[in-house]
Amino acid sequence: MSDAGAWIEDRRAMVNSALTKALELPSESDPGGLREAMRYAVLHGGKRVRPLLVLAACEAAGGTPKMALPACCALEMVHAYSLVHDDLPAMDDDAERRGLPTVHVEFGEANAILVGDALLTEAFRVLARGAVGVAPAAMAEAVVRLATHAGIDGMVGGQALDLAAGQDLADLGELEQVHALKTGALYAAAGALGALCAGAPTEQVAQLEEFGMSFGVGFQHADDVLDDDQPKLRAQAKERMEILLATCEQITDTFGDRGEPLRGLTGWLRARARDAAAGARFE
Ligand code: GRG
Repeated sequence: MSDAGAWIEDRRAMVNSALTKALELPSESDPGGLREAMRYAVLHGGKRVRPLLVLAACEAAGGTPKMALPACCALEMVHAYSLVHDDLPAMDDDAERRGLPTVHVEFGEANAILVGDALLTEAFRVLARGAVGVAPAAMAEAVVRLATHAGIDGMVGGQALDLAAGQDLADLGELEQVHALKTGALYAAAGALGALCAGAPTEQVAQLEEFGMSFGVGFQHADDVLDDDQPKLRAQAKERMEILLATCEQITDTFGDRGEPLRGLTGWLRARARDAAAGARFE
């Protein structure tokens, strides 16, 4: 296995174990079985790319994984909530996710709404209470950035825009606005939170936030191609992926050897984009 592959495997295991601990069933009661449903939403699969980016950003800025694991859990809980709500009948109405019945199919629609609500609020508790060695001002800023990128100025706003815009857009700028909010924002939060947990100066926080945004928009373009979405913009999306990946590489280079995990994640995305392109045969 390559060094990057080994780093990804190792850090993914750390994230999974931190998530399992954060969502442990307490010995007392589990109201309405909701905790069990929250665990179902989070702990069964998922690539954990957002938490991996939190850790890569933290390490690039000179921090240790321990400093950033609560932020990793918070990001993944927000991501899991968004998937649970996105799968609901009122949104995408999906019956399966990660090879299993979706949360509303398994636990009912009302519980799925509550699982999302509970994961979102729990994310902020885990972030704010769990940090080891993170200065209070940096933590306050991390809370603000996560709220901004997850909410109306980020992912939720992007979902609303996506619902309004429809599936077959003809303008790349319009599509990227949706991608930046709906998908890029959580990745931007991952970069910023990783940097903040490491105590990075403001310019580095901004750089790693920009890395996250470019990575996230590139990730969404690759996903569109893999899922055969947005057919009119496929060729332009391929060109944009190259530019976004180059931005990630330029930012990574400013971190020298400490940027190795960021380089590994960019390589992973490059391979995913290449597979998507090959599968869609638009070269
Ligand atoms: C309902 C508030 C609200 C937001 C929904 C996340 C989302 C916004 C919608 C899900 C559909 C979608 C295509 C979102 C774009 C982000 C994305 C590619 C999600 C899937 O992320 P992965 O591939 O999933 O990281 P895993 O399962 O690996 O965690």
